[in-house]
Amino acid sequence: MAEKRRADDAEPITAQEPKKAKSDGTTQDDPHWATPLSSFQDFEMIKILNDHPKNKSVFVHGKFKGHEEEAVVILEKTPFSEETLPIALSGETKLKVGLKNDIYGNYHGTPPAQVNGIKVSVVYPATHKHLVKYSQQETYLVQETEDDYKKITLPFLEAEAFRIQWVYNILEHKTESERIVYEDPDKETGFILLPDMKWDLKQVNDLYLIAIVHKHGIRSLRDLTAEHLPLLHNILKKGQQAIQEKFDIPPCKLRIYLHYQPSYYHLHIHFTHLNFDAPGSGVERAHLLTDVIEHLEMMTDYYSKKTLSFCLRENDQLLAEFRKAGRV
Ligand code: GTA
Repeated sequence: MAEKRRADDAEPITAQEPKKAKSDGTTQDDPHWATPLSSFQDFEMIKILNDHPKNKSVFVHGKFKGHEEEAVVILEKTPFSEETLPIALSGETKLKVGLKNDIYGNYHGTPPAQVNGIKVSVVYPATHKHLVKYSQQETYLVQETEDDYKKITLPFLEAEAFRIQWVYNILEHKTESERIVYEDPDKETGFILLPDMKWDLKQVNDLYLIAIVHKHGIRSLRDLTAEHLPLLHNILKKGQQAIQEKFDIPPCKLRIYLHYQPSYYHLHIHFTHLNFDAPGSGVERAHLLTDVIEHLEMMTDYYSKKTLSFCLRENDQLLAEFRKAGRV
């Protein structure tokens, strides 16, 4: 399926005349989807792609009336926080009794709007690949050897990987610059640390930041060698320091890791709160940065040689490639 023009395909503005900026930062000539949403008015649900009652989140495929581009919307109930609990546990929360038996009671509570928000993520326009990524599917564990990587994975990701314009926008301070928590601008060892799209910054118990390296061309764990140790040490040390200073979370309460396979092939490191069961933090996907550093200190080509395991989902094109090669 041909990809539709997406938000991260937007061409840089090159016209001589400066375009008139609107209050939301977009200009008259920007496509309609460049404008941030203020509500879900005109949203039409097509299908629930996935539903996680345990995480209290739902992934929905839909469209906006009058527009042909498709959207993926992720709705997630947010954790309670110490600051908002006094409001939730006040007279402002209305209770409707469900069951009262001796000392036991169940109620349906309706807290005031300011403590009743949900986290909303929108991918719009979403491509077919996004719909596949967010759909519920059977998963399969794959063992990728050095040879598999060269013959199957690398050619596939060079042709098919998600675009990373959003990464360049961050590195070039075109978007999210006001959200940067820390930046080391060095071209070789520098990075930008900022809140991940999955974190709404409302409470630190689901803290999630990413460090995106300034250096281009490091696709993933597979590309790392001892040459990158100064970069990795720098991210570990300065990332921990910045999070301690800004959010008062000590290094021993952080899970700092890389994904393999990542979705976006420009090196980035995930920093999550240890108490938070972040999506993708399981053993089949997450590689602790401290372990990565130690492996590279022991053996410079560790990650180009090592067989790496990861899960692929039924509709992943990469799984089809592994099957074609008789590797699954
Ligand atoms: N600040 O524009 C962005 C941005 N984008 C496009 C992605 N990220 C961004 N951060 C900022 N601005 O943690 C973040 C992602 C992710 C990281 C890339 O960059 O949130 P990765 O390359 O290893 O890719 O990391 P990953 O982890 O597969 O991406 P993602 O999107 O997190 O998906 C993993 C799985 O987590 C999904 O398949 C889905 O099951 C689940 N998931 C995704 N988003 C959510 C969500 N909002 N809520 C709950 N679960 C989610």
